[in-house]
Amino acid sequence: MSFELPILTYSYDALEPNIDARTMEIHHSKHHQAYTTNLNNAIAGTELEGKSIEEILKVCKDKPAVRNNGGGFWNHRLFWEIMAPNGSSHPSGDLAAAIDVAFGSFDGFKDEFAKAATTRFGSGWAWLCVSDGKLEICSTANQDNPLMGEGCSGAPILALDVWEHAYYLNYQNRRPDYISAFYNVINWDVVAEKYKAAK
Ligand code: MN3
Repeated sequence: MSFELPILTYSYDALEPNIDARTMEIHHSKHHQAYTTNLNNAIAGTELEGKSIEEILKVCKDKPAVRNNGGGFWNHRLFWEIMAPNGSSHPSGDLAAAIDVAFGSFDGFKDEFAKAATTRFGSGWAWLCVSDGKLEICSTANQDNPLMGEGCSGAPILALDVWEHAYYLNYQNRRPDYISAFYNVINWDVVAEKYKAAK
């Protein structure tokens, strides 16, 4: 059984004006499709074929094609999932309380997450993770992620893609503007479910 490109639960133009339709279309149908296809090709006929993506990510460090494409497959799947056209603008309940404990306030979280996303040099990702029940922010290069043991030891519950392909058409070099816009489309209900499952 091979991995398949996940179907989006919203249309390519649903995140406008925060993320434009053309970027979404290319990002999902070309970039994410390529990671998915190349992951399947990289594991075909190997001992990794048939394993879950999480199992694969744990053991892929010395296999560049699996690491890059397996990370690409998993990271984008989470990224699409935690966004929504009318993302709830603010976390609530247990997650909101945990954010206050870890970062002082929701604004404190936004500042720290934006810093991780802004200062990641070149291509990579910013993450909000649950580590031993606590929230932690980190970033990784390329398509690496915390499930590979990169960035931090936690379980990711929120992801932001800061590769230029994620924002260049609309934002060019203005990564900080893209990061600010991302806050408008986070589906905090989904992030809260992931928090509950991971803590
Ligand atoms: Mn991407």
